[in-house]
Amino acid sequence: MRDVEIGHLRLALRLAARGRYTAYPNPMVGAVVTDRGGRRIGRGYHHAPGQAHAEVAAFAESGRARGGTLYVTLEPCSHHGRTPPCIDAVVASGVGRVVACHADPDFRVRGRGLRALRDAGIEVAVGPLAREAVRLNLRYLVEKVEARPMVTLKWAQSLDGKIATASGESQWISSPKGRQWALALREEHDAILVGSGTALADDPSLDRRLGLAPGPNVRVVLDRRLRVTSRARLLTVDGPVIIYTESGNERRIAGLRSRGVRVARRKVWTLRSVLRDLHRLGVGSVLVEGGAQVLGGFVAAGEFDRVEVCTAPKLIGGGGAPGPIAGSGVAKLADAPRIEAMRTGRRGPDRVMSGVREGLLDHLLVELGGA
Ligand code: AOF
Ligand code: ZN
Repeated sequence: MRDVEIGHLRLALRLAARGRYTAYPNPMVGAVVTDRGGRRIGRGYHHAPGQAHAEVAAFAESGRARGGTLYVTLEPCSHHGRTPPCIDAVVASGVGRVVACHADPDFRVRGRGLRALRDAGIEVAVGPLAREAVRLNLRYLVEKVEARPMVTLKWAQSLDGKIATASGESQWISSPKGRQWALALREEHDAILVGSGTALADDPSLDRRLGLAPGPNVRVVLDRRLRVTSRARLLTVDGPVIIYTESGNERRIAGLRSRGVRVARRKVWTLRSVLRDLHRLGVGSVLVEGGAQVLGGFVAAGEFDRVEVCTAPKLIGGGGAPGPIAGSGVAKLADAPRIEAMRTGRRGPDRVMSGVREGLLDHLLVELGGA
């Protein structure tokens, strides 16, 4: 593919990202239309469910585009959902060619959109920038392809990798800008999850508060022994709260339930069964905010997809100050779970880093290739 064409697709990916907080449960999609001479005549993205799909938004700007090309980050849809099928708009536009990053795993599409375009005599190319597109839509794709919530592990640490002092002080390690970054992550996830240690020590409210995403998030506490009480700040904020427990403390369970908490009690909760339960309740993505025991549990079980870390330029030091991931860790470096597709950024004095569990992008690409 020529560089100018890759440039069009890169622009389409940047446009798609404008829907980061609003497109869900739909994917983020961006589109660019060029005329016969290769000039950009339309651009669009999908803002929110029920609103125009990216292709339709781009054609609204370009008008007819006979002999032109549509660059789109996802296979155009072939079904009637909240909006009519995009393939009809593509055919009506008169473009002779469509370039798409990857197929749509939605069961109503799965290659049917691309096939319909080819059947209509349109040249179709699939695959360029597929890795970038998959990374962008990790939340949508993990949920659709794997039928489970996407899990992001997040923590803030000092430059020497500590998440608190030896005495347990952790507010605040990161700068105000670093904390804004952390709050923005909440807006990308359906559920925020912590362990009971963090729930007791920090008494967090775990809500979204930047107003970027619509509606409240689900707040989840893993609390085997049911130590969280009805006085927790968590319960003073509107929105669903779920506590996973193995305790038989009926009085406390009743007290929490009377406050509207969904207390999910079982003899044994594994992280996998918690995630399955959350998925059944409609949760498509989970942000795990700690503490170290819970983060360590998710790492040891291999139940995570993304890692987001904010590093503040401070040195805490000391053998007693905790790191982000508790548990026994790996004995050999060769066994260390690896993170790939690392990206770094700045938030004031802090550095933020983001990566994906090794192998996940390739796995999704293979699954989508078969779509
Ligand atoms: C596209 N372009 O911009 C998006 C697509 O109910 P609807 O009409 O909003 O359709 C949602 C489904 O359409 C979604 O699950 C996914 O399969 C596809 N999203 N497709 O061609 C877009 N957002
Ligand atoms: Zn569509």
